[in-house]
Amino acid sequence: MFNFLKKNIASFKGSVQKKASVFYQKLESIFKGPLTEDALENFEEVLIQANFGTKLTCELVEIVRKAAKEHKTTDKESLFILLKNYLIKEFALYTPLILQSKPSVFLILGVNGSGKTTTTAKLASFYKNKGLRVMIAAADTFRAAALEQLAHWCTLIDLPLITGPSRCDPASVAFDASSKALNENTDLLLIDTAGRLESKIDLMQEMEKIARVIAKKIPGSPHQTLLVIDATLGQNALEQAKAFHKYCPLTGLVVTKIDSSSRAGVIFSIQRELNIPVRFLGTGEGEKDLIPFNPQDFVDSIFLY
Ligand SMILES: Nc1nc2c(ncn2[C@@H]2O[C@H](COP(=O)(O)OP(=O)(O)O)[C@@H](O)[C@H]2O)c(=O)[nH]1
Ligand SMILES: [Mg+2]
Repeated sequence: MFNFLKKNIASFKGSVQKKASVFYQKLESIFKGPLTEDALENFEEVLIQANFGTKLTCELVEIVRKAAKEHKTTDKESLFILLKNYLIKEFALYTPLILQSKPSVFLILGVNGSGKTTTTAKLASFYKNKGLRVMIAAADTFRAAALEQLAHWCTLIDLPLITGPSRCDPASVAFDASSKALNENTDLLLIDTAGRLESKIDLMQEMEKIARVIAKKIPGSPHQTLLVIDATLGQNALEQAKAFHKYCPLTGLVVTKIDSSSRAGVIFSIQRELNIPVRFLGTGEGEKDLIPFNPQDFVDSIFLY
């Protein structure tokens, strides 16, 4: 499904390609024969497995059914164009992410293991390469390993890291970092936070507090509240996004591990149910494995190969 990676990453190989072709191969085998009820059922199943969500899946199946009924469009290429034109409309309100404030502050949120720290590092590298002065704050003060992980990235990317004593209030780290960002002519402050489960109210309140103290120091911040979600979780990712959004209004999502998932149909479900834009896709564990989300590339990728 994720063939657009082919266009973007020269080193697109191995498991990614396998996953990509699995989804496409399924579509191909469905659409190469006559569009029988069985074929339509298979199409429905493939879409559900890829997490397009029940409603959108039904709509897409209906498009194909109608085309088949009218005997107008039954060849694969024409059907794919019909489906693509339908899917791109899901992103009709999409606008690109532009940094308008200085400093801009991104708050990086999510559950444990979703890829927050890695994404923070990738974002830092991405914006540094655009010529911005970037600073990272380690507001995951619970685990020593978390700080080490971020310190390692900062050495690699050659960026300053702001942190506090172990187990200190993460909001105090965020506050200090905001002061430093203001004083040191920083363009972008990225705040990495500890993983939290949406069911733990105290941790969700801690997250609210972080957002509140940054806003005190830098009015209007955080400018981006990004939830990092793991694409391999499928529909659970949607539930997470809903819960986080209640406590800290999200401005965008980063969907990670798209390289090891055939379930990125969840992006459409999120778009529909929450209308929160996907801003970046994580495509691997390396510094450069981050792609700014582009609706057209994404939709094209699904039906490309
Ligand atoms: N394949 C793949 N692995 C990723 C991606 N993003 C993060 N990871 C891996 O997922 C694991 C957890 O990432 P980490 O950033 O520590 O998650 P955190 O707990 O949310 O901070 C690490 O092994 C990362 O290398 C991605 O886009 N693709
Ligand atoms: Mg982390």
